[in-house]
Amino acid sequence: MKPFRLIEGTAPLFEDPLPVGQLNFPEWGRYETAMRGIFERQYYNNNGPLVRELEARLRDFFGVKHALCVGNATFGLMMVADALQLSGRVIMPSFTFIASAQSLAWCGATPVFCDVESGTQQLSPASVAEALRLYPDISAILAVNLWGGICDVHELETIAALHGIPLYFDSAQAFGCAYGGQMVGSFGQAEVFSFHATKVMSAGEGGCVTTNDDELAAKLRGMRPSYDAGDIVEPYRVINSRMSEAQAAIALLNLDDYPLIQARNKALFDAYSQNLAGIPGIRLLHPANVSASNYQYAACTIEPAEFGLTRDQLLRLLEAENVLARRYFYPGTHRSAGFDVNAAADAARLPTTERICDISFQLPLGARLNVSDVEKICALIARAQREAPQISRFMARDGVCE
Ligand code: T4K
Repeated sequence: MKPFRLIEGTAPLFEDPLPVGQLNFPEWGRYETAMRGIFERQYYNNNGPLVRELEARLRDFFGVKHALCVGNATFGLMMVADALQLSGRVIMPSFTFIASAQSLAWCGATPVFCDVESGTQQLSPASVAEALRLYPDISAILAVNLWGGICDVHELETIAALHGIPLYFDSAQAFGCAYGGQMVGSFGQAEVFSFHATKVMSAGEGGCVTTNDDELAAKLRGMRPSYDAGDIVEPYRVINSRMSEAQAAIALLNLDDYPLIQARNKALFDAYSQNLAGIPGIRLLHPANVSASNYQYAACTIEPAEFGLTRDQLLRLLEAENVLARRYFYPGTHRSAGFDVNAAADAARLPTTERICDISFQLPLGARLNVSDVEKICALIARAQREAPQISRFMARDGVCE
């Protein structure tokens, strides 16, 4: 689709593109020192000293018994599903990154997609309870904590306990969040975090599984590499999902920086909150159910009838000014290749997911922005709303957007 300029004849509002996913690079001198240490020790891989230090720091950070660093969150989710020996059907939200569902496919389980709550976009306990009534062979609940917020953990725990099935969390987006003062990382049977380049806590590439369950932790250790695993625990399959020393070095530096990163994110989030507040038809999602958030995401919804433009029309306008806002989870997983066999029936059970896939989007938030940039982005959105009727006509004439 062609971008559409709102500000005619001038350069884009931002000289360089502002992507949604942004990176937190540690200061170069500290990184150089850390890499020098790796060279001096001549130890690159295989559960090295920096990985062990990182795991100890993460155990403290999360307040959890076991933290295992892995190749990325997708591997971590696959490992937990396999170690829990899931079979048959597993409940999960459709409104998530495709990796959540792919992890189930890798271990031979079938996702049963559930709806999310419209106010929070988190997994709906009512929809989970309904799925448990519909399907007798559900073996687990995979809940996903989205947008620096989290699910209704206690309600989901109650449902899982009632049915005697494990509950575990895809917390790829929830690093640093807390629920009722307790850090995310110690809920359910296990939690999985992403340390991808664009995440608030980055190892460049990487992830981590946390659990208070000794037996599960031993199985996961056995699955990760085929050596240095301590006592072998059967049954397991080896996946070789290691974290290297170089990744652990980046993660340790970013962990040191986390309070500063979180504070910067919060200032940017607050600026979005203040400046989007008066714009008809735009709503910024505040992180749900948390007593602390990483404020990594500026997740919004747009009501086209009120705003005057559709989500995709607004994204084209923003793109033309180098604001690369995105519709993140589109389409819902129940409509994505490989998971769409029951798309029509699923869609009927997932009215909120269907709706928010059409109206939700992410604005950039992270290291490349300051508060004045956020004010400029919000002013642009406000102008688009005021001039929506003309913009709509021009876009229709130019064939810019459906
Ligand atoms: N569960 C949930 C709920 C998740 O959100 C994710 C991942 C996972 C599970 C799986 O976690 P991992 O297995 O990845 O650890 C991103 C990330 O790749 C992915 O981690 C994330 N969620 C997903 C929702 O988004 P993309 O395709 O949007 O990001 P990417 O890599 O295209 O980067 C975004 C922007 O950042 C680009 O415009 C370019 C820029 N960029 C990116 C990288 C990597 C850079 O400037 N430099 C870089 O090095 O997927």
